[in-house]
Amino acid sequence: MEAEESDELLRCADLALYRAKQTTGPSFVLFRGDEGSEAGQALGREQELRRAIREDEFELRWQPIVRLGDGTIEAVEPLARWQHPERGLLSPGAFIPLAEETGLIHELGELLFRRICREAAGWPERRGRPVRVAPNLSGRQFDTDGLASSLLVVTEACDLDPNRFWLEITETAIARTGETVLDLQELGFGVLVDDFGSGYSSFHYLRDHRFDGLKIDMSFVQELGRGSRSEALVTTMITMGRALDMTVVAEGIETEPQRDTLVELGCDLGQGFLLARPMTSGAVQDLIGRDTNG
Ligand code: G
Ligand code: MN
Repeated sequence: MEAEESDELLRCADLALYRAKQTTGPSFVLFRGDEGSEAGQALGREQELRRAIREDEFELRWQPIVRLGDGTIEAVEPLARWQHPERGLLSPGAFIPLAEETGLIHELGELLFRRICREAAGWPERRGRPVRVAPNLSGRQFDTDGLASSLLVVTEACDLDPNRFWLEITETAIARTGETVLDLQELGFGVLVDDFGSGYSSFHYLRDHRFDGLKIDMSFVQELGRGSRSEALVTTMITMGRALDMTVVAEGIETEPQRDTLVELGCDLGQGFLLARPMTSGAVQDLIGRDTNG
C-alpha cells in the first residue's frame, strides 16, 4: 500500500470494496495500485447512480400492450429512463446492470415502483375496467425477503388493487425467485414471464408456478415470415400458453406481416413499435380516453 495521504487511502479502500462487491460470497480484496482507471471509473458511475436516486433523475415512459384483434389497450408497460445531466436520456440497458451489480437496484426498484403507482393511479378506467400496469422486476429484487409485502405497501398507499398488475419477471430471474412468485400471487399480483424463450425456458418453472401469462421474446416475433423456424416455435408457445391458461403477449411487433401472422396463429395480445411506441403518462391517458369514447 503506497498511499500516503488519508484521502488517497480512503479512495483505495473504496476501490477495493467495489471490487469485493463485484464478486459473490465472502471475499478479501487487496488494493494493488493498478485499479486506478477501470475501477475508479466504475466507482464514479456508482456514485453518479447514487446521486441520481437521491435527486430522482428518473422518468417513465409507458408502452401499451394491445388486443391484436381490435387494437384496444389492455395493459401498459412502464419503462425507466434516466435523465442524465451530461449523457441525456438513458435507457434501462445503460443503468440497470450497474444498479444490479452495486445492489442499488433495491432502492431504485422501490423508487420506480412508487412512481409507477403514482402515475397510474391518476388514469381513467377503460370501459369500466382499469387498464393493467406491467412493471419489470429485476431478479436481484428477489434476493431480499419481503419484496411482495413492500410492493403491497406502495399499491395500498396509492389505492391501487394488486389485481391490476402484471409483474414482468424474466426466466433467468425466475430461477432465483423461489417462493416469492407465490407470495406475490397470494397478495393478488399477476405475474408474467418476460422475454419468454430467451432464458433457460425450463419446463420446471412452468410446472411449479401458475403464471398469469408469458411474453414471447421479440427475437422470435421479428423473425416471423423470414422462412425461419420461429413460426413453429411461436405457434408452440401460443398453444402452450393457452393450455396452461396463461395470457400470451407477443413483444416487439414492428411490421404488419408480423402482426397478421400473430393474429392468424391466435395470439391475443401484442406490443411493439408498429402498435405503439413508449409514451408519457399523459399520452396514455389520452389513448385510454379515445379507446373508451371511440
Ligand atoms: O425486456 P423487455 O420486454 O422489458 O424490453 C422492453 C424494451 O423493448 C423496451 O426498452 C422497449 O423500448 C423495447 N421495445 C419495445 N417495442 C419494441 C419493438 O417493436 N422493437 C424493438 N426493437 N424494441 C422494442
Ligand atoms: Mn418487459
